Parts: sequence; structure tokens; C-alpha cells
Amino acid sequence: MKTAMITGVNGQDGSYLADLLISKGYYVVGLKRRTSSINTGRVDHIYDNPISNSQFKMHYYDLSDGAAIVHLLDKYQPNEFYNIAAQSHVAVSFDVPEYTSDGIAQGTLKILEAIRTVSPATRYYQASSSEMYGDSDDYDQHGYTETSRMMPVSPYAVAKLHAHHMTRVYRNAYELHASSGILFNHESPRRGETFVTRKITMAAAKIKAGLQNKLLLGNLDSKRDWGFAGDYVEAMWLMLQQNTPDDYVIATNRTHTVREFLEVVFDYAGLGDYNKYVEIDSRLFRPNEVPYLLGNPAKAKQVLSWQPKYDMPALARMMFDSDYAPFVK
Ligand code: NAP
Ligand code: G4F
Repeated sequence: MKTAMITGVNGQDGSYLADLLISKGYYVVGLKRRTSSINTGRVDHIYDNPISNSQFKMHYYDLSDGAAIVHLLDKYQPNEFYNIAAQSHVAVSFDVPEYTSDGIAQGTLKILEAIRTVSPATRYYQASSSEMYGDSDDYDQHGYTETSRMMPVSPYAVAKLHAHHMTRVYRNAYELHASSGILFNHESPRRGETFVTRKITMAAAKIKAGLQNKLLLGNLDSKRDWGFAGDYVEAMWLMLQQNTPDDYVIATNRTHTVREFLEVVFDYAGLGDYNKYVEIDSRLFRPNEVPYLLGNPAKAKQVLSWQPKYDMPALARMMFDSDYAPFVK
């Protein structure tokens, strides 16, 4: 039985990845930081099922703890390691830049160094981000590729770029099987409630249920390439099954404004014009914005045979249905 270790296992991607790997017969060691309130809601179903429970073990771990990761890697010698944990909210990274950077940049380095030292056969996945492109204009009509110039515009994105390059350095210098997935925005019913898509689908569900009448939002004009998280964790796994480690763009190759996402959700919910409910709040604008993201996943399609199954409208409908389900009598 293969063993996989996942940081941030109780986050959106960590939980879908744990589901996928367990379904493939892996023993999954999930790493989670200690919090004062229990926040295992996204993985509780794994505990509740006796079969998946027997393939799952949780340990406490924080990205700041270099010694802990040495011990964990030494103990389990996992076949695969997925570094998913991060302070992942771009706007928040302007409020807590040092904390964000320490976890993402130095935390990644600690893990890579620990793999090199005590478990060099472990295959490594780095959660890189389309946010790293920032306001670069180095794209064509098909979008950004793995080699497009990156011009990050947030503390989060600079830290992700540091981790991205460090992964490449460890791959080349020490011949680690270390790959980075440059993932464009991906969402799901498990998406954190303060990211814009989930904020919109939850608000639409509550408005339809008569429990909310206003939705405060920031910039509606930025464009994002939105896919489904369940599709994207399959790409992570596929990267680590290749003989050669590499970097891959994972995206749908379609881009939409936040406004278009709003229109799809409010129309599908039968609420009509979103302008009746949405107010623009200047506090929700960022000091710097990434205006446009479109990913070209041609390499992933060719090498990994990976394709997304959901486009933005299908994703938006899935998320709304999930958020509205508790209100259906
Ligand atoms: P998420 O839902 O915010 O999950 C992040 C996970 O990291 C949570 O389990 C969180 O724990 C954990 N974490 C945060 N700080 C930590 C620390 N100091 N030590 C240990 N664990 C810590 O994020 P996601 O959407 O699943 O994204 C997964 C990864 O992909 C992140 O690295 C993100 O930056 C990156 N990414 C995401 C997207 C996207 O669109 N979703 C796109 C590109 C890249 P708590 O639950 O306790 O906060
Ligand atoms: O949903 P968002 O917060 O996602 P963002 O900033 O694109 O970052 C996400 O995707 C990245 C990949 O490109 C990941 F690396 C990162 O971890 C995260 O998962 O914001 C999307 C857009 C932005 O332009 C933002 O300004 O929506 C705009 N927006 C407008 N009103 C809002 C809001 N964003 C949030 N979170 N909340 C609002 O009220």
C-alpha cells in the first residue's frame, strides 16, 4: 500500500485529495495545524466510514515547524508528499504579509530540505498558483503557460513564487522528484466562505431562503479562470505518477469576470438582477489587483492526459445547489 502525506488536509484541496488517494488505495497521513476550535468538517466523512478511516491518520503539524516535518518524514517515509497548506487568502496577505510569507516560502523550504535529508525517494507536489503571474502581460489568446513571465502583485504571490522556484532548485540540484502545479482558481462546495465564489453562492442561497437581503462585494471586473477543485486534485496526483518531475498549468482555458459569475448564480437561483442585492464596498478592494487570469493547460492535456470536467457555469450551479440544499423543505 502506498503512503501519501498531505499538509493542509482539512482545507478545500487537501480534503478532495485525501478522498481521491483513499479511493485509489493509499494510506493517507493528513497533517493539520492545531486550532482552538475543531475545524475538521471537510474530512469528518473519512472518519465516519470504517473503510476510509482505516486508511487515514491525522497528525498535528504547522508550516513553521522544521523539526516536526523531519520526524514525520523519517517515521512514514511516504511515497508521495503533497504540500497544500498555506495562508491562502490573497487579500489577507496584505494584512499579515510576514506570516503569509513565512508559512509559504520558508515552510516549503523546510519541507524540501527535510525530504532531501531523511526521505529523498519521496515524490513532492508544490501547490503553486496562477496568482504568481500577477499583472504580467506575457500571455497570448490561449492564456498563460508554464514559461510565461511572472510579475506577482501581492505578498501571497511573491511567497508562492519563492516556493515555486525553490521546488525547481531542489528538483535540479538534488534530483528530487519535485513538481509544481500552477493551479488557476478552483472552487467547490467545500470552498472557504470568504472567497468570492462561495461568498456569492452562499449569499444567493440565503437571499432565496429569505435570510439575507444584501451582499457586499469589491471589484467585479477582475477576470478569473475558474474550475472545480475535484478535477484539479486529479492533476496533482497525475503529476506525481510521471517518470519525470515538471511544472504544469492546470486551468479550464476559459475566463470570466466576477460580475459574470454573479449573473450566472443569481439567474440560476431565480433571483433576477443581482444589482437589487449587491452593494460595492470600497473596503473589499485590494491594494493591488490581478486583473486577468486565463490558463493554457495544453501541456497537462498532452503529458498527463488531464482535462477539466466542469466549466464556470456548471461549477456555479453545483455550488449554489449545495448551499441552497439545507433550505429545501
Ligand atoms: P484552503 O482551503 O485555505 O486550505 C489551506 C489549508 O492550509 C488549511 O487546512 C489550513 O488550515 C492550512 N494551513 C494554513 N496555514 C497553515 C500553517 N501555518 N500550518 C499548517 N497548515 C496551515 O486552501 P485551498 O483552496 O485548499 O488551496 C490549497 C493550496 O493551493 C494552498 O496552498 C493555496 O495557496 C493553493 N492554491 C489554491 C488555489 C485555489 O483556487 N483554491 C489556486 C492555486 C493555488 P486551517 O483550516 O486551520 O486554516
Ligand atoms: O475569490 P478570491 O479571493 O480569489 P483570488 O484572489 O483570485 O485567489 C484565489 O485564487 C488564487 C489562484 O489564482 C489562489 F492562489 C489563492 O489561494 C485563492 O484561492 O478573489 C477573486 C476576485 C479578486 O479579483 C477579488 O478582488 O474576486 C474579487 N472580489 C470582489 N469582491 C472579491 C470580493 N474577493 C473576495 N475574496 N471577497 C469579495 O468580497
